[in-house]
Amino acid sequence: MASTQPLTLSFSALDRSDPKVANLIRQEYERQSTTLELIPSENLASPAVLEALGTLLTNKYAEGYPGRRYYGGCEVMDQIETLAQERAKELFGAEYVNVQPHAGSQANAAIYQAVCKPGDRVMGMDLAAGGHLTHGSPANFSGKLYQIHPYGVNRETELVDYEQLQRQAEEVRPRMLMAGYSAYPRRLDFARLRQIADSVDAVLVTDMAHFAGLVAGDAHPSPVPDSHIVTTTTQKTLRGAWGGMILAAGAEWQKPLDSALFPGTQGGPLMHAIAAKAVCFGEALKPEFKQYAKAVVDNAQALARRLQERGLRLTTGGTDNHLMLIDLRPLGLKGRSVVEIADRAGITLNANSIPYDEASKFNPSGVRLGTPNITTRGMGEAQVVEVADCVVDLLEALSEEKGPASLAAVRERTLDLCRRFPLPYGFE
Ligand code: DSN
Repeated sequence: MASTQPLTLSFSALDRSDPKVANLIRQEYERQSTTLELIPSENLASPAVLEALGTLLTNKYAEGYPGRRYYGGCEVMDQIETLAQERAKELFGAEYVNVQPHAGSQANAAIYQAVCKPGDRVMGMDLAAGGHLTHGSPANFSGKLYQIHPYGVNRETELVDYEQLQRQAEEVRPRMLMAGYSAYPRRLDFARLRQIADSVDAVLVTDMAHFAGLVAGDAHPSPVPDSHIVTTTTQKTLRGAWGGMILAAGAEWQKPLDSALFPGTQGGPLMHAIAAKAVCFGEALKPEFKQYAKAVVDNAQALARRLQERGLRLTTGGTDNHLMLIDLRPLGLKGRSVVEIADRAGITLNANSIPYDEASKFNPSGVRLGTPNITTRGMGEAQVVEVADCVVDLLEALSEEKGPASLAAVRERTLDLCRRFPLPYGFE
């Protein structure tokens, strides 16, 4: 939640040595301060996380793992990485954890290398249905090196159809079944996914990047007990700095996973990022984080409810996580122009394909919204209703070509919300 006594971030060396970069960072601070960030994969790392990230730990090479490094001088690095591991294990009830992935994609790259051989069959959610690039997109290493059999969602319900998934798994007999998503507004049935994987001797890997913070805060079921392996990022609902992580309930996969990450796919770990992960996990272990995670879900439901009351169609009819997708087709709009006009009105969104979208993925028929960032700013359901009204007024202004006056009116309201709910830090 937004701190009541915001800390002030400041530069001294950067202002003196490179004012151009310093000023660009200040400009971005200004943008983040004065816009409503509704992209569901974005959040606000705490001042403590930012401080740990911007440290001299970036000077140190620490290839290897705690107690088994290829470089001298790693005593402190070992303590930092072990602390991050121990906190992550406690947070997610995992026996195995690897905190070295630079990002979610690197975590997933290591999984493919540990579990599969090139050419092996893999099932993952289609990007067009809400999956992720690394779940088998033809444009990604995963789609190029492995034989991908994507699964989608039911055309009517827009939900994962587990019976269909079971039939497809029996036909394909994949080595690996990837669960998880970037743009699916519902919970997954992890026990059912495990049953399906077990029935065809597949390894179930769940990418919980989007909902990891909800799991950590007990506002969402955990995929850890039912999955063979879990991957995540740390910068989304988990509210850390940018980073990735691999977890498992047991230690069976430790050796292949550790080797696949280093030296298999990465070199030296980013020790400053690992320190920031330790701080993030420490914050997520505090009781306040449970309140935050619950508020993210409550706010998402309030946002979805209001958008629907105002006549919008959401895919699947709503949400039970932190995100939702507006179907723009009934309004005769496309994602790109909505994102552009929303930027001008102080609302940051992203254009996103919706299930069975016939529009180009470069200008799809949906926009994706979520509540992690505005909840961190301290907004509750009353403010979320105001946010929803701003979004709908904006869409109506665009579809009815109401012109600049209504855009300016929305901008005034978004600015007012931003001023009432500032970022958890100021900037000198
Ligand atoms: N690209 C990310 C997102 O915005 O959801 C997923 O990793």
